[in-house]
Amino acid sequence: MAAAASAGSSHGAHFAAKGFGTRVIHVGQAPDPVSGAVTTPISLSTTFVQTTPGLATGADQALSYGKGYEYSRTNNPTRAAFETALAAAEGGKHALAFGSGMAATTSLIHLLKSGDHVISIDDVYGGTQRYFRRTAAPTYGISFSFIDMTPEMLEAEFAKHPGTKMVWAETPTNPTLKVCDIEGIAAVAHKHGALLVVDNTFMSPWNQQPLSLGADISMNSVTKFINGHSDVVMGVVTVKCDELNEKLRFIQNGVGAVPGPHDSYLALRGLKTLHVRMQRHAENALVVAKALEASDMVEKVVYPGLDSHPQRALVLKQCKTGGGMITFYIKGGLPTARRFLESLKVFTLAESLGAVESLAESPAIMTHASVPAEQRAAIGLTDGLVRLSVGIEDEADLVEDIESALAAARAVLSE
Ligand code: P1T
Repeated sequence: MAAAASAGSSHGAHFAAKGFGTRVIHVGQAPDPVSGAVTTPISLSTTFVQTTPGLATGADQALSYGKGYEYSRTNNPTRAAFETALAAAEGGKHALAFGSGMAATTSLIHLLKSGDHVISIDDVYGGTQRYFRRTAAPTYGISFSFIDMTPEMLEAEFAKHPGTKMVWAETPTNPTLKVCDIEGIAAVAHKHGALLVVDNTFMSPWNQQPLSLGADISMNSVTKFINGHSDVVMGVVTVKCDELNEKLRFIQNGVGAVPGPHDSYLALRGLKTLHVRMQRHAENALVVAKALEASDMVEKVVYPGLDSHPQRALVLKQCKTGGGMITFYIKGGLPTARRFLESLKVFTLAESLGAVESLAESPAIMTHASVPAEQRAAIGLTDGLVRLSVGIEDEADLVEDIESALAAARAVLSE
């Protein structure tokens, strides 16, 4: 705890009120006091010297060894630098890094106990839904309801489950890009004494700041836009509240699902360019979304940056841009979707999202195959739904790639 705060704390304090780009490049990243290195060192040591035995426990932990480090699962200087910078990026006070986005999610569920209820948005990431339905519910006795989360619908669900402990939102959702009103649902959750968690992965902290809109916890899969280069799997949780931070630090250390120093270094490096990359992701995505809208092979395009997005007013209220993710429904269902995906040359057919290179996939048979078929149908996750993660390549090359793959897919309709 002290370590995260001490990773260049006076340095951090100087930059805390600066703009986003200045914060992510400087907060938590003071030059190394030993060598003067400008770049944060990768601190590989698993253990740290203590000046006197027996003080590094319990409440004395933070006071016992001057620099605040004891054992690398508990805290690590490179991880602390990333956590400190990320907290500043998200407008939070504390950030805690985990070994994956799912490790962050499972650690948050450790805040609950058997018998507790969680209200989750229905179109939640497939892996999150699988963990809720198939591990947390049967193994730990935590119950879940899945709803289309407007403030009114959330209020109605609280009437069915009074005493609900946690509300789990993801906005925009993966993959139907539904947007929920963070301020509105925070008010309902807090009225009923529940914590609001927002999975901010699809927008990233540059585009959307859930804590400033009233969420208690913002969670991100760092694997996506924050790291941004498809070479790290990591998750992070950000909070403002000291008490919640204490509880989560205890879980982070006790459960031990922490990232290593190499990955922390890479994620910190990625974070430094988040604002620049996100602007380009959004510019490219808008151009690609318009090209899709112009094609008669496309039944519907869902992109938060388009005026046609059903919740465009909400996007304008709580997000800087429409982000880098597009979902569209191709004519002809799975056979044409398959041909489209096989024909792409600049976009790579692969799971995941949020990196510099453009990716495309079929959620129904890839990332969300574990979501029960009837649930997929209920949320509109059909076989013809194609998900694009628009990278930062040249926009003309992306549009040309999409148009030629749509032309190849058209042939399937007459085969
Ligand atoms: O993959 P991991 O770092 O564990 O993050 C899980 C996760 C959490 N939340 C959202 C919104 C996500 O999209 C993900 C991971 N998603 C993919 C791998 C995907 O292709 O959709």
